[in-house]
Amino acid sequence: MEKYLNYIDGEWCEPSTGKFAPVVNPANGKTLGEVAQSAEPDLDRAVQAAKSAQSVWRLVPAPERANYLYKVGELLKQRKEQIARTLTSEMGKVIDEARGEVQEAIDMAFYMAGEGRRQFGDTVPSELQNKFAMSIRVPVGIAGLITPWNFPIAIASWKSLPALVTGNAVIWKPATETPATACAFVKIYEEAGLPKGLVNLVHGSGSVIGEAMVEHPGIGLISFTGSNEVGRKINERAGGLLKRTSLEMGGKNAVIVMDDADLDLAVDGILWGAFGTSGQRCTATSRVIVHKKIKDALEEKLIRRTAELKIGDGLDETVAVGPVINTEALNRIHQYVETGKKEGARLLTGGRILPGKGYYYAPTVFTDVSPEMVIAQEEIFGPVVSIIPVASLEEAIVVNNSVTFGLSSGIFTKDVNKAFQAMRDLDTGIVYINAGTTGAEIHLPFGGTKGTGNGHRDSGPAALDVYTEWKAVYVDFSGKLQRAQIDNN
Ligand code: UN1
Repeated sequence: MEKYLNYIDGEWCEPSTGKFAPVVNPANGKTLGEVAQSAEPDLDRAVQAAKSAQSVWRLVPAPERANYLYKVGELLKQRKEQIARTLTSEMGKVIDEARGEVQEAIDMAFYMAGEGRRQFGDTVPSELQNKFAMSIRVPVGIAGLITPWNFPIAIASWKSLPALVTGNAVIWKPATETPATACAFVKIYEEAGLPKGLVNLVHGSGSVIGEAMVEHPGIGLISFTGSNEVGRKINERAGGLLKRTSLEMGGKNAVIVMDDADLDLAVDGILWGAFGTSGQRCTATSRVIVHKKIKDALEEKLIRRTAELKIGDGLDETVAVGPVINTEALNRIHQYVETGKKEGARLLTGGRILPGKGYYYAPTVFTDVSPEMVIAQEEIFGPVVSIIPVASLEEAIVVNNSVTFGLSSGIFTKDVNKAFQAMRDLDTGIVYINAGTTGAEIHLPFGGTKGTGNGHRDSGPAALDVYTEWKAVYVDFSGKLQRAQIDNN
């Protein structure tokens, strides 16, 4: 049986507990291997290793650090297919999407390698003569990364690559569902020759290792992607410790379809956004806010196209929708569907757990949903989408903004005025015009408003702000004491 070990101080090692937990393929329920269940002593060792590695790494010129990232990018490219297959076996998304996800990590590696030669600060005039003023970025120290199973390599790449290129060491706790993908990524760091101790992998549960990371005085920042409930707890505890956190906690994303939209295009976007990764994306399309004039036509197309989706093991190239992650997810999704029915929403298609091995839920469409219903407010994280009719763009925007999340939104319209109004007024961190709610690219900021986050962004240049402190530097070459705000006034 495959054992997924920790990687601490450049060594693959068993957890101090000697304990392991099973890892299951959600497509068929078969056990793939077992993952280390670490405890605090493992984390302590990782922090020690990270601390000593970082004390050297911070002095390595950033363009030289970047050379390791270029190697990481090359190795990811070589291993794209292999990692994609591992990823699909562990978490179920269809193979084409898994390939796309590995591509996201490849793009991030090369993009962040480029940052080795940027990491711009400002030079600004001083208010005093013969004095030079500038701002530079310095690493925070040790970055603690806690990542989810739904994008096991992309999200890990969004966090680890900017952390490293800016001079930090990393301690990474991946989701317990996806340790093989995590090990494959860390192996690449190892093969790229990254100095030992810079990337440490500590498998384990959130309640043990995740919490210990938040508490550990050696870890200066926590970057977390996952549920709102856990993110909130991290924020509270880390806030008390005055520790930096970067949190991304999901969405309740909507696509708006106006009466002038290209309906076939809108249906393409909705299907991809709602049922891609079986709806288990932070960016999944969970609501369709539709102009009532075209509601019937849209529903008719959506039902027809949903029925055509082939469901099954994501390794089968012809499959469009894979399994969800586990039995608990199946039950949770079904519970939401039951709630939707009780609330008076009309089920158009789906709404059931599919029989047989593996964890499959039928792609589900509700209509006549009103904005305040539970199914229109809470993140379901499964293949369920709710149609909400409206009478105008203004109403659509109000409905879009009426949830506690603010990650992504999309609008289908041919009217440029409406598109620009939506771009301005949709209160999400990501807005798509004539596209669904998924498909973020790595060189733009990823994150959202309200309950989605705490103001930070993953990926894009904004990611550098998470992993660096600003240092203002003044160089006085006048040879005398010059008192700012006093001697020049
Ligand atoms: C996530 O769901 O947490 O935009 C990340 C997208 C992907 C990333 C999703 N590029 O859907």
